Amino acid sequence: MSQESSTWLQTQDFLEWKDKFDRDGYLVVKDILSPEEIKAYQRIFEELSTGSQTTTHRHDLGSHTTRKVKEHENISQTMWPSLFIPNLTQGILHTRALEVARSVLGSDMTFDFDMLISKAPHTDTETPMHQDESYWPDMPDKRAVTIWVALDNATVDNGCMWFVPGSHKLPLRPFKCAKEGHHVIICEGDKDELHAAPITAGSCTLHHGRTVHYTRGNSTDFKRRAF
Ligand SMILES: O=C(O)CCC(=O)C(=O)O
Repeated sequence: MSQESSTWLQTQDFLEWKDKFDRDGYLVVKDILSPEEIKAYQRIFEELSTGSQTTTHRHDLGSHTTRKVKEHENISQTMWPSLFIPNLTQGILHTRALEVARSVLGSDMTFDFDMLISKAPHTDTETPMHQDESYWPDMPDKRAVTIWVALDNATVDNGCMWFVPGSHKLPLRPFKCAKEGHHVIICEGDKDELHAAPITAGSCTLHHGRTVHYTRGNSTDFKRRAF
C-alpha cells in the first residue's frame, strides 16, 4: 500500500467505519477522490466505456427491459477496466478502496474484480433489488464488500444506491432471474425497506455481499457514472 494512501487513511474517521458497517451492512465514505482525481477517472471511464478495445467486456445490465433511449444501453457495464489500463489497480481509487475494505472486514481482504457502471440520461431503468452474494453462493468466505465510487453526483433521481439496513445479518433471500434466461437477479423484498444513500462525485458507498440493494433509473438530463 502506498505511503500517500496510508496518510489519507489517517485523516479519516476510520474507527467509526467498522461499527457502522457491522450494524447496517453499508456505509458512506466521503471524498475518497479529489476534484482532479475525479476528472482523471472520468477520462478513464469515457475511454473504456466507449472505446473499441473493451467491446468484449461491455454489456447492458438492463437488457431485460425495453430500451428507453435508443442510442444508449439501459444500464451500461464494462467489466474488468483494470485489464485495459496498466497499473490501474495501483492507482488512488483502488488503493484507497482496498484500505476502506480492510478497515471494515479485515487486513487480509484482497482485490477481486472491478467494473464501470453507468446510467445515461433518461434511460429510466432500475437495477432490481438484489444481494451480490446471490451471484457467488458457493464462495466459502462470506466477507465480501462492494465499493461503489461515484464519478458524478449520485442522487435519488439519477440512480444513487439504496440499501436495506441490517439485511446482511439475515439469511440470503430467495432470488430469481429478472427475466427468463437473463443473468440479472432480483430478490424478494419490498422497496419500503430501502434507504437512499445519495453521495457527491468522488465519494463512495460500500456494501456487504449480503446487503440488499437497488438503484432507481436515471430520469435526469445528466449521466450517472460509477466505478
Ligand atoms: O449502479 C447500479 O445501478 C447498481 C450497482 C450494484 O448493484 C453493485 O455495484 O452491486
